Amino acid sequence: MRRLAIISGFLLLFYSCADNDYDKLYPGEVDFPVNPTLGVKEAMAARVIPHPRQLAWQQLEMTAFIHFTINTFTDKEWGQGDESPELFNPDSLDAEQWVRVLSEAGMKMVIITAKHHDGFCLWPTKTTRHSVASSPWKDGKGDVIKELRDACTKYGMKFGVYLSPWDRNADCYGDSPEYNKFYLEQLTELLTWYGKVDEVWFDGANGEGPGGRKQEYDWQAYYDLIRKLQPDAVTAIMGEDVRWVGTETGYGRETEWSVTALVPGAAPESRAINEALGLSPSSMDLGSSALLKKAGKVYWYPAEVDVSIRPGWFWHATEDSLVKDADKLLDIYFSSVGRNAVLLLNVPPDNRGLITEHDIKSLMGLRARLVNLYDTDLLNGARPYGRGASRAIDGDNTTSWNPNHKRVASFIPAIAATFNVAMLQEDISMGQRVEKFVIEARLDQQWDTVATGTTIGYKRLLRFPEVQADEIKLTITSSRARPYISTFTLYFAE
Ligand code: FUL
Repeated sequence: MRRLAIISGFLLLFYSCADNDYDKLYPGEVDFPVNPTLGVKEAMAARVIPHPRQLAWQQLEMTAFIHFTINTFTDKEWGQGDESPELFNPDSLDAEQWVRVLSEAGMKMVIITAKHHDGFCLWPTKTTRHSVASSPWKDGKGDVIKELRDACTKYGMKFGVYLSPWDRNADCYGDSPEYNKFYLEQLTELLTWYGKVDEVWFDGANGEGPGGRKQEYDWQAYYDLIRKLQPDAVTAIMGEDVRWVGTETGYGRETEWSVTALVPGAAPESRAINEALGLSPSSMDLGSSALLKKAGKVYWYPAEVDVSIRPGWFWHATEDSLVKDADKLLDIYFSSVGRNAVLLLNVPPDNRGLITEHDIKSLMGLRARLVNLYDTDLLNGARPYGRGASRAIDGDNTTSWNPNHKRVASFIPAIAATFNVAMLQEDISMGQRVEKFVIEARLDQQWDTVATGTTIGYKRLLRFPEVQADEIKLTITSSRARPYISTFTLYFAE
């Protein structure tokens, strides 16, 4: 009897320790212990979770970029920095039109080029005369950033700024400490004059300063200031919260891990580790198990897909006929939002200061296609088989099918379903875990594979030829830890 009590005591201790480990989540990042097995690394990587600001950002799904500055008037993509502010003179600038159109198209945030590489500032900064204050627009009394911020507030749209570190106008560019001070002052104005900022976007372009001087950016000081002034804003691309997907085509990876071995940020120490691992944002693999083997640490560092609706980032009259059409935008949607990334679609206003009818037509076409796609969830009301499987189809994103061993669920739709799109979501507040899944369909007595996939993450959309089914089966064939499937839905897109 005593022996039995001791054994059960041990068992209880063992299971409670195991449970503790099992439940342990790692916000933002995790250091692997010395000499762990791959299994241990996978289990730990599976429990790295996003910071609340990263989670809120991921849930936006569709965001918009506005490229607008002196280049809009000079027909250039990159200004030299010597353009006269006199050139900036939109006669009908209407930031409300931008936000209204983008909001109708489904965008949840707008990020504007507060300053592009040419150094012209869209707000009346105190740091330089090279700004809207020296332009004829509104007699030098205008402020594009304020107009956009007000329009965003009116339409409930989130707001972000792109402040190019590369500045071809500033005399101090290349005098590293001086320019870093100047850049921090510009950031301070943007982050304190306009209320809430939700994303700060910066790229790594780093051309030569006057006389061939090389500018060393003080990234850490930039991050620290943003954290201090706008703690909820994500920092993107050269930032620490959001990663560039690696191309500007609009197409993310089919296997997209938000937990990466790529070290976030642009500080020299991060770059050194990334170089040693042979990694850059464009690497095909940033988070596979093969890579985990080599890595000493992993991070929650999700992907943003930036792409322009036009060939260029800025508006050019000659590209009015080259605006991507609605079908192309839908394809991009499937390949960005549908591949565990956030879409950042650039829609550049023209030299009147308006989004053109060409862009509007494509955006409204995209909207109509998305409305059509999400019209009817064919698993709504289906009969689920598999413990807890109902939680994947209950339309509630906060509940999950969380199978322990038998990772198979099947569903009998209320009426025989015809579909050509599947959507899956993991509850990423528990981490990203699924490595492989398969969807099968039964018609009469015949089971066929409809689709297979690798990662899911926040959202995975799959398109395939039309399928008719009496029963649909979802199997998680490989997962780094017990999966949390919050959504499984099927749609028919015309
Ligand atoms: C790049 C810039 O050089 C392009 O002009 C554009 O702004 C793109 C979004 O980022 O780094």
